[in-house]
Amino acid sequence: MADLAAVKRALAAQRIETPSWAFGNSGTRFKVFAQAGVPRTPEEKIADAATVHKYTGIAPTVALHIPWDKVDDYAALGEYAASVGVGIGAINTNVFQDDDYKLGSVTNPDPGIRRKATDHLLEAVDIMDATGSQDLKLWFSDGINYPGQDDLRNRQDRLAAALRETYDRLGDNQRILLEYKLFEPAFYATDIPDWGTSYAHCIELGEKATVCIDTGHHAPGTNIEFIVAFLLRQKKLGAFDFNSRFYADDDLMAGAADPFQLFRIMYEIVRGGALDPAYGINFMLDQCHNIEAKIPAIIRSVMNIQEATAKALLVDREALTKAQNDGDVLEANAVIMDAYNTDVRPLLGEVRADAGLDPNPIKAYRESGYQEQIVKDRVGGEQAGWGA
Ligand code: AOS
Ligand code: ZN
Ligand code: ZN
Repeated sequence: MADLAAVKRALAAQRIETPSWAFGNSGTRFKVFAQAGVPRTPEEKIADAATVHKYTGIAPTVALHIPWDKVDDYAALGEYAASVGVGIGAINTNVFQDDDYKLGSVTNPDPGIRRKATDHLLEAVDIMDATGSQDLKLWFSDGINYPGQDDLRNRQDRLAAALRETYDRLGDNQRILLEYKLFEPAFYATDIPDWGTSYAHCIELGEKATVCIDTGHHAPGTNIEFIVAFLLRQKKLGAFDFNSRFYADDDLMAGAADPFQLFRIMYEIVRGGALDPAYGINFMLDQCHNIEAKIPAIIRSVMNIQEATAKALLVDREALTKAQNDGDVLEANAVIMDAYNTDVRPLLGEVRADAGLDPNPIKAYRESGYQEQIVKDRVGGEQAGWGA
């Protein structure tokens, strides 16, 4: 049996980072359904992130995306965040929205465009210095649509050069989180398509470069928990972008489509001793809420990860090891399924009550009046959104 007091301590200590862009309007290439009350400024996004933290108790940092969250004074933005009870987390770079990047950013055949893209990455490190952020999150939309469009191998060399320059600019307590993605927006070949490519670049760079696993960035059927186990063993797993997908990079609420997969991932995290914030993994959300209300959707996502984690912590590791060593296939599987099938909601309610929180964060948020207030207050101006 798992030690319940230890399980509760681990759950109370868990940390999840929210993404500023999830609070803004977002959509598909077909339509963006604007919602009333969405943030107009980076400060308002941070205020919403602080609200998620207020009701969950385990989301004390918010990731920024530059230039979507561009301000003149990042140190002041950090102070504002602290004043509403959160910290600024990872700085996400954006080298995918300018016309210049049609043929790639750091892998573009044009050296001038590569320079511009790399300068943006370096500027992001300046911002990290101002905010005190430790994580530079890099996702590249780079890739090609047609065989022969560009030289696959030269593009790897260009990528490596930009990463090296950026890596060398990092401070002692800063690191790169290098994301990979199978496809989209490029369809024939993506320059960092999988964890192996990201891992190889991180190894080449050094110990301050680690892989970020975005759960939505794999081929259907990929065993993501294997990737987690492998990277943990190599000490190269730095972060997650959690979200949920039915088909591709759907960016739906984490744990919504496949809570069993999320449990299997969190089991490998627990098994690898990597849940404790001191281990250094940044458990981030990377989602967009297109049709549902954003703040409660993010609260729900945090709760889904908590539930998967609680179940992972409840796995009877002793019984599992025994069954595995005995070669008892059915019993080993039963131990895992027993934990997964446990209703952990009462346990999480207790963890929240122990922390002075409402056991039901969504209900507490709904009753707080915050949503009505932002709908009333946030009128006029340019509403911030994905791509704004
Ligand atoms: C894109 O598919 C990636 O998931 C990135 O993490 C991206 O920067 C993020 O989704 C914000 O658009
Ligand atoms: Zn992502
Ligand atoms: Zn994505």
